[in-house]
Amino acid sequence: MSPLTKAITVMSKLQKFEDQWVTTINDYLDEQLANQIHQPLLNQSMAYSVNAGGKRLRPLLTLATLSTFNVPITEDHLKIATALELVHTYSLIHDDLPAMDNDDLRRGKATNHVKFGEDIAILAGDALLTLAFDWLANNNLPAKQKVDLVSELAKAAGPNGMVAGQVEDVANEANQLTLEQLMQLHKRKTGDLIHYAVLSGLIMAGSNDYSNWLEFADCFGLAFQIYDDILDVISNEAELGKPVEQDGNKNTYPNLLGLDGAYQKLTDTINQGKMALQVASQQTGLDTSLLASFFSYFKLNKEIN
Ligand code: GRG
Repeated sequence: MSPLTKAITVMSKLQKFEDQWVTTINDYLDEQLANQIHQPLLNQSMAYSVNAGGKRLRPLLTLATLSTFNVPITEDHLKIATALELVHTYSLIHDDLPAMDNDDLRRGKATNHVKFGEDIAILAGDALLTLAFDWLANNNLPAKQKVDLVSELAKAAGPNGMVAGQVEDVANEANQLTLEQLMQLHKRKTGDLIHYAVLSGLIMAGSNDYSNWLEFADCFGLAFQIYDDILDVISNEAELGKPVEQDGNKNTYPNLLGLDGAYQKLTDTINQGKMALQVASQQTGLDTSLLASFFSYFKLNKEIN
């Protein structure tokens, strides 16, 4: 297969999976929020951000992990996968607040606090986080899986995970971080939810060896952050749905490594993640091409040596 044919095949695998699942994810979220949130203003505010057109990468990763293990996807799996999207959405609402990044635009729309006010935005975030744990606890999965899912999501999103990463980010705004420190910050802030996206799939698939799958997840999470930083430098606001060049003096990969260095780091990280999947495939005999296709999310229109 020529490299071009291979690239198109890989791209269409992710595309096909998105086509198969994004509408189902969106409909499920829409319906559950409409039925479960009885306070009208809170309902509007939560639904506004959840339904604002996110890519749904995290629930897709969970469902793709289940598919890789040939597990038929049930409504319970969908509930677990979409619970993660609730946590992700809460983190974006709170990240956009005046006390944090003070952003007016997210996913091409007014941010939650611009639309509903700071008070309601904070409460919508709180409610999304709480609702996520409700969904992890109230489903038909085996009790052991539920406890593991609750425990792992708390670890990923909580005081030693995403919240710790956000604190390090806020506290170090005026400090120049080393590459090691920046990677550690992003591992928590962005990487831990992506790690959990794959881990929750492994838990529900009953996998007994997580290591290479989680190395894939961690490489994807790191690549995701490096790519986000690169896009801030090379994109425009219309493409991103949020203001660009916001990272002028911030701790970012392009600021630390230069743009070429950031591209190289992205390429190396993607290659490491693909290698981890190859090892997982050799060890289990499973077809890892669907998970590998997630790397086609990163559009590398630059040649790296
Ligand atoms: C407020 C506790 C707390 C944490 C916030 C994740 C986070 C921590 C802040 C987001 C900051 C940010 C923009 C990071 C860059 C990577 C990232 C998470 C982008 C947004 O995720 P996507 O691209 O968004 O999956 P969509 O809109 O597609 O869901």
